[in-house]
Amino acid sequence: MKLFSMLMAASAIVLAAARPANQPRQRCTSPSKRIEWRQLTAADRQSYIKAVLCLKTKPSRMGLSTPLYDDFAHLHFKLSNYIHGGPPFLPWHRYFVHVHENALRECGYQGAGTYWDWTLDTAGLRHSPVMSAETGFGGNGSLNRTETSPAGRTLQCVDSGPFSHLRPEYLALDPKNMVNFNHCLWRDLPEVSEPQAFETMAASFGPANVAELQTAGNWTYYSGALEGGPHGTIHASLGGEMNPTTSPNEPLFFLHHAQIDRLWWLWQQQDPSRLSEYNGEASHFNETGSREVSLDDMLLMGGIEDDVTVREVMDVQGDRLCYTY
Ligand SMILES: *[C@@H]1O[C@H](CO)[C@@H](O)[C@H](O)[C@H]1NC(C)=O
Ligand SMILES: *[C@@H]1O[C@H](CO)[C@@H](O)[C@H](O)[C@H]1NC(C)=O
Ligand SMILES: *[C@@H]1O[C@H](CO)[C@@H](O)[C@H](O)[C@H]1NC(C)=O
Ligand SMILES: *[C@@H]1O[C@H](CO)[C@@H](O)[C@H](O)[C@H]1NC(C)=O
Ligand SMILES: [Cu+2]
Repeated sequence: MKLFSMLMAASAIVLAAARPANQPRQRCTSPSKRIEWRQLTAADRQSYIKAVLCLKTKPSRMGLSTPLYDDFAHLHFKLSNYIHGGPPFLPWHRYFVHVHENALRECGYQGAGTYWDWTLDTAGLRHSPVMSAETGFGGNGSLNRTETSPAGRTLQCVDSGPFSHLRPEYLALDPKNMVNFNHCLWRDLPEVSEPQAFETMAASFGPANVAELQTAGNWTYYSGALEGGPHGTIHASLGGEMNPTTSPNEPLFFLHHAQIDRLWWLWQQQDPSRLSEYNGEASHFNETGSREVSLDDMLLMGGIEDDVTVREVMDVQGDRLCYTY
């Protein structure tokens, strides 16, 4: 017993000494609470949007010649094969949303972190307050203002709301090719032109299916069904910028992924063992083939912020993240 506690003390010292100086040492004593977009005050909504636009005025942290705003799409494209279709999906995107929120705070945002509960919007995303031109992110793309991508695709520019002049710098033409292409923010909602397809997708992200999904009994099933189900159908239901892997071009990406994160958090709340339930095979960034994942795997941020281990983000109330819903 004595030897054991001495060993524990010794390893604690080694860990403390090995911790890089830039890691937070603050304990998570009062986690911040993320709330739904509709619950934010009007002033906070405005301030959030202002901070998003402010990211365009900050320099890249990835060594690019484009602003910080575009680092997010660039990194997401670059890592796409490693952060989708397997276990890293949830932890990587959890940390990515957190890093984006930190950047918004550096741009002056002081309100609550926020998510978009799209289970409330199965009647049509265009009716959602998040897509309001006055108090939200603006509506559908417009046929009145279009641009043509280098691949010959017509982009329908968002012509209303605060992002009608936002110009992302990168566009993935396909999963392997991203071009440096300054373009309008574009959306292409299939809910009007293809109501039947939308109905199928709305069933996937609607309350009944999500409630069913939350009863999943194991990580592998849960993670896959959440990614392939509601996560994917919201991307497809917004269309435009949300389909290619440069999807963080779309400011709604981060509210969407905060909701995905919230669902995972809710699922984790059901059983404390889920705070460390992480397994399955994945390919890893600088390795060939695939291997069993580990809580010690790194989540790469490309210089935007520190890389962290999966372990550090498993609990949103841990010292690294320190938030709740
Ligand atoms: C296009 O412009 C016309 C005339 O200004 C307007 O009536 C119409 O609503 C616009 N359409 C869209 C999709 O924005
Ligand atoms: C949104 O844009 C798409 C593509 O142009 C179009 O098919 C659809 O009718 C538009 N929806 C609304 C609500 O304007
Ligand atoms: C995982 O959960 C799903 C859905 O709850 C279930 O169908 C499947 O059998 C489970 N797999 C294992 C290995 O427990
Ligand atoms: C792979 O990447 C990780 C994280 O950046 C790094 O720690 C490790 O040394 C890299 N391994 C190789 C073989 O490059
Ligand atoms: Cu993604």
